[in-house]
Amino acid sequence: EAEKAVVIPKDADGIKKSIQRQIATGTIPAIPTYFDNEDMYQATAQAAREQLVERWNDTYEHFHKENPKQAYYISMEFLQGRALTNAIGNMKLTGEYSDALRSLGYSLESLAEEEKNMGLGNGGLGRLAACFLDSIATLSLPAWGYGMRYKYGLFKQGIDQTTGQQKEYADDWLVRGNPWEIPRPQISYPISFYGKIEGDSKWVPGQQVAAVAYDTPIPGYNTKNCISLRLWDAQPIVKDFNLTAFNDSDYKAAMGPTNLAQQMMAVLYPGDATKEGKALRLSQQYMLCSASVQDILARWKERGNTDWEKLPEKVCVQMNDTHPTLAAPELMRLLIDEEGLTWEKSWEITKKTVAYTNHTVMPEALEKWPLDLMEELLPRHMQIIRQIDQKFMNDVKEAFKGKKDDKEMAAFLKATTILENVYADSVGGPKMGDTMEKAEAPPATVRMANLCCIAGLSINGVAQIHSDIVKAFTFKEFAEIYGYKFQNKTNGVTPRRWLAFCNPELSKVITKWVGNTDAWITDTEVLRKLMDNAKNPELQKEWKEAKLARKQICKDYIKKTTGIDVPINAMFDIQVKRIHEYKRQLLNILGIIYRYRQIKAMSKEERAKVVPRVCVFGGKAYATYIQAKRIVRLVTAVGEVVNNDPEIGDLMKVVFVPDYNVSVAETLIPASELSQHISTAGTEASGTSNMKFQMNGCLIIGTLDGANVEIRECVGDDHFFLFGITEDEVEPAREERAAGKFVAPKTFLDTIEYVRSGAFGKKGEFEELLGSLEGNSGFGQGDYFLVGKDFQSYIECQDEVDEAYRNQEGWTESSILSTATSGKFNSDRTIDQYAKEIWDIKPCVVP
Ligand code: DL6
Repeated sequence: EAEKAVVIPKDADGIKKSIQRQIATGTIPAIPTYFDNEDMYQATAQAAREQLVERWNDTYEHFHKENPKQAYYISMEFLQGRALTNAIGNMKLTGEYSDALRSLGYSLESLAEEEKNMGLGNGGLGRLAACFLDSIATLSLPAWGYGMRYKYGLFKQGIDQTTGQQKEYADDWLVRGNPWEIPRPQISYPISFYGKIEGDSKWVPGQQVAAVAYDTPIPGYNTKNCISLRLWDAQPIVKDFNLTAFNDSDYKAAMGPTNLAQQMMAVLYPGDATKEGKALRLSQQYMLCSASVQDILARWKERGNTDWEKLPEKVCVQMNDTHPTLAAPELMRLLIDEEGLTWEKSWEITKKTVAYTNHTVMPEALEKWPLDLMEELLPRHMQIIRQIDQKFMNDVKEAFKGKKDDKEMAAFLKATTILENVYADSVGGPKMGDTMEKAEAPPATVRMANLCCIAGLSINGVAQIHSDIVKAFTFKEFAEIYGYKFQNKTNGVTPRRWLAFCNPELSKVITKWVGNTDAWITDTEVLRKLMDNAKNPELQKEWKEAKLARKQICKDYIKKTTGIDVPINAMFDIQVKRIHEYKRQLLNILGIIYRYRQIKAMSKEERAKVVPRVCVFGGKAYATYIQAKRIVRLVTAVGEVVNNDPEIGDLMKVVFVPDYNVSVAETLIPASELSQHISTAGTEASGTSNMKFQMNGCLIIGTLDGANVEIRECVGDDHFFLFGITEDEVEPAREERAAGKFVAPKTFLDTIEYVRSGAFGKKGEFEELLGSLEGNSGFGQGDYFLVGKDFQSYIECQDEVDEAYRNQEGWTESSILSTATSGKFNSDRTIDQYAKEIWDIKPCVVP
């Protein structure tokens, strides 16, 4: 009621006063003699936050009253980026904020730049989670996100000026506070670790921290609904502070629990090469799951629900990949140990409550935890997991009795059991209590994906081809048992952030040409109306002007961050994503080297016909992924040579944009004319930047992989530059190599030799990198990702790109058609499918 008494302003004058009030009343810690742009940004954000809190409170109350079935998206990563432009854009207050700030002598655009990126994610999986929250709110669905409030996120990437190599720095995104979060110290749950089991199942923990909630309000577009991203922070439990030890100067003992809590929250994906690293990562995952599930059950009770058997009618938990797998055994534990339900009943409930999304088929990303570590850290959960595994195997044996012989059954159970290398491989399959001889035993592990498949009510991939691969290969045995669980949910991206807000120039043109309506911001099928005018010179002119405006912004950004002056009339060719061998940035840079040499060999007349290109790379290499870091270095080394070669001049520039993150993407993507999505077929689950590029009228050069397949279907073969072998040709190609039968094209071998000759960087600097493209077999060598196999097809396709770009009318038509046909890749569509086909939830609109 008190909040209702405050009138939250919605007009420019009121917003201006609200901003002034934040400063005058000390909401922001500004010092009168030192007031900078950052302070002004903080004050503006606080004003916007008031509006968000009002919506958040109304939404919470409404959900409480209606008690609908609610979904919870649990994810170790949320790559939110900046919030200001997005929040006021979704609340349709951009104009009002802009006017208010202007009247105070500031510009909204420049203040927005003051905001630090909330980079609590690594790549596509985390950014997808952020797009999903935007869509959930926009569709007024009762659903929330749960994540972790890492102090330093992933890391900030720099490029060392002398060595040209990636350097990692702590990302201090919280250093001046976070105006978007609402701390909720009253919402705190104990999280237990270690200890022992007494009697049959009583867990006496050895260590505890408190998980404390911080809410980030996520407003929807065209709705009052505002949902929550609830992030957990670990804090020591006060009773664990040993005051006596402290006063005896034993600070190590006294501060132990505090240090543990701080370690847990330091970074996302701490290195896990050591046992300590693994324990830390697993503790983070468990804390996320335990705090979230405790909170979900508390809310379920708060809304007056009492019948546990009906929990699945009110709650659905989506596990974003395997990182939150422990949500399943944690739900079991809470139902059995805290609520007194039987094991069987708890299992029935759990199976109807949790669902699993797979985001990768890379074997190294399918998480397995050492069994002894799990046993030590989470003894009660291991007990429950063993019981789940035992029951699962008995059920399988029963279901396939008479259908599989003993040998088949043993192989089948070996593939599907949660506990790997635990049971003896006896005929008839493993039996509980069987153990392998210690001496010869490979390490026993807990396979989280198998647990997800067994516990999950559904198992989904993130693009059609990926879902097919998951079903046919990755989890083929599970598909035999639970065919009905398998689904596809092709990813999507929010058209608010990724078109309307990041590309206002193009948005204006779109709105005009789809019939003077901005309906496309939610209903992206409206974009199809652009098709009628794709050849219209008037639209083409406006379209090109919008692109040019964005290219200028991008050019300025590149100059500011790298010092490189790029020509505005060149084709902007961009590959931005995490650096990974399977994504094949190496193919791109080798193609660039080939092109560079071609141009150098040309006569003056021939050079005059070359399509100038600005080749931009961006992306982080995981700190311990050495081969990926070498790829970054090769790019910077090529840039050093090419960008300073007077013979090349403006015909080609090679740029590595440091610290790729959400806002950098918002600058690069609208400016891009060609973008590269060139992974080895069958390796990229979906990709989502391909969708953002398409929405922004960028043409794609790509393989038949991930969502490229569906993008090409939508835009049409003539407007997509396809190259490379297909997914079913990959294994034969690897076998061909292994048998020594593959003959690499001369273009490829010459390019490799050129690098080897010391043309870039120091001689010998790239030996290990080039070595990965050679040899006949093995993972990480023997050209596992088939760069050599696809090279010729790739460079020929690049010639087609040049040819197409020479015809600017044709190119612009393709660009318009890209945007026009991107409607399917709206995350509102994806979320609508999750809501209807997995979560079974319906909109709950705040009146
Ligand atoms: O589904 C979102 C995104 C996909 O678009 C990418 O293709 C995929 O690589 C990415 N997966 C991850 C893997 N993380 N784990 N585990 O980020 O997911």
